[in-house]
Amino acid sequence: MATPHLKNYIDGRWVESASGAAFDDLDPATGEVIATATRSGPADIDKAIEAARRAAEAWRLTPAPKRGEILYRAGEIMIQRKDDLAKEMTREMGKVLAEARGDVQEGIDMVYYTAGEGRRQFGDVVPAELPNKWAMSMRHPLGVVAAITPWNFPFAIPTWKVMPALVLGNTVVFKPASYTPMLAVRLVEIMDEAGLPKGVLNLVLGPGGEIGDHLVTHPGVDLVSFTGSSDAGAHISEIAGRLLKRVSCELGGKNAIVVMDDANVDLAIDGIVWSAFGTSGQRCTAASRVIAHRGVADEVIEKVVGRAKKMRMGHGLEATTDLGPVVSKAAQEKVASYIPIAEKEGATVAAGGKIPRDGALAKGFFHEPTVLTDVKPNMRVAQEEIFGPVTAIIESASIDEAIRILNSTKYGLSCSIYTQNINNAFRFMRDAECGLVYVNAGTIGAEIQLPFGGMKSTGNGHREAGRAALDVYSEWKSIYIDYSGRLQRAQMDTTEKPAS
Ligand code: UN1
Repeated sequence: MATPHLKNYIDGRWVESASGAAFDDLDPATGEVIATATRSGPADIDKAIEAARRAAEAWRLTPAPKRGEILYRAGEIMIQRKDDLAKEMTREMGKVLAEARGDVQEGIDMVYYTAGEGRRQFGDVVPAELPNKWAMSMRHPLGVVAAITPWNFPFAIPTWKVMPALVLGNTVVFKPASYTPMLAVRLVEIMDEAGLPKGVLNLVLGPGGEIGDHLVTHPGVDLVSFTGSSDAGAHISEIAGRLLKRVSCELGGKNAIVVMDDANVDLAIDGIVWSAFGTSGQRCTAASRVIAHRGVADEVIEKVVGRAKKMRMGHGLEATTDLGPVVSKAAQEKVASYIPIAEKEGATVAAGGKIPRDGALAKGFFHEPTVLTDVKPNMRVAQEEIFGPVTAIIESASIDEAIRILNSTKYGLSCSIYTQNINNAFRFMRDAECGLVYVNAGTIGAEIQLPFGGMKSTGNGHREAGRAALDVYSEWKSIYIDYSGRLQRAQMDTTEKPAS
């Protein structure tokens, strides 16, 4: 079978980039090229933004319930294609099939949830302080949204951005990570089949390093919504913020699971293994730290190490695989580079720590599930986002110390506590500086009907999903209607006798 070639989607047509250049889309479990994709440059970005601008007026004026109906249709198509989408995802970025199905399902959940906003988008109607005067607020679309999405959730995260943008009446230029162009193409195909008018959603493929700056500083873009590394987020915030564009960033994490001495330890071990090694640790919400009370630390270490050593690496499509590859050679090298850093700082590699060099695994970008012990809170492996199957176990002596360690990184996305003590649980819920807090569950597994995002350097104050996403993709417009037929001065004429 010929290798498929993936194109841009601009103004309702599948088109090659102006340069005709291409890049490879690899299966990270085998290193094989599964597709080629057109490599966009600034001229392609310009065309996509022009198309989005042309479509903006008619889309803004399309009744929101109609916009929502297109999303419902897209959701139905996604359900029919769930299996195929999941298989392609596993091939394209490596996560095991069950997790890929979860990724698609998270997209479906988001589409249905957001479609309902076509008939809500509530504003406020409030009393006015003057007689015969009306006061209310309504949402107004921003215009053109640049949605820049990561490869680790190549279906779900694009829906987190594209769906609220669309239902609120914005048009979109979608720039997916260059590791996952195929899933992006599939999402756009579905939106096209669901009946989205041309120009409302445009897709440009290519490496962010080559086209990202042009996209986010383009005068035709009103909002940049970005998920990725904190460094890239800071850069985008700087260059787009200077132009007073709206910027919404969802960035890194150094999430921790706290295990107290009163915890159900076996339950905690299940949560740790799932949260540290699910998606090969490549979730913003991955548990890359475990803060274990010294009363249970030895048991936690022994059991987590035992489980990590038993995990089977392999292709994510094989039912026997527990741990797929990381996304790329560069990612594999980055993960591996932290092992000597950990050892130099005095940590112990208690499980894993190596790149498999034999057999089929050597062809892909695998890294052993790795557990670091003797870790101190200020070590680099306890502070920096590694984004791979590595977790660092730190000991603590009390709930106070555990919370201090939890909050001692620059990030604040997800955290969890395992405890049977309600006082510990409530202290933790109150004091954790994280946007997501779990009690007796791991750090991964957020549902789309609540806000998703983090404090401190994990973001810039915005949230995705839930009702909170509506605030990212719309402006508030406050409207006053005076039907008294005379000049009424707010704050000044309020003490007069009410008009009859
Ligand atoms: C991410 O890693 O960027 O809570 C998103 C979770 C998933 C979403 C993760 N529902 O882990």
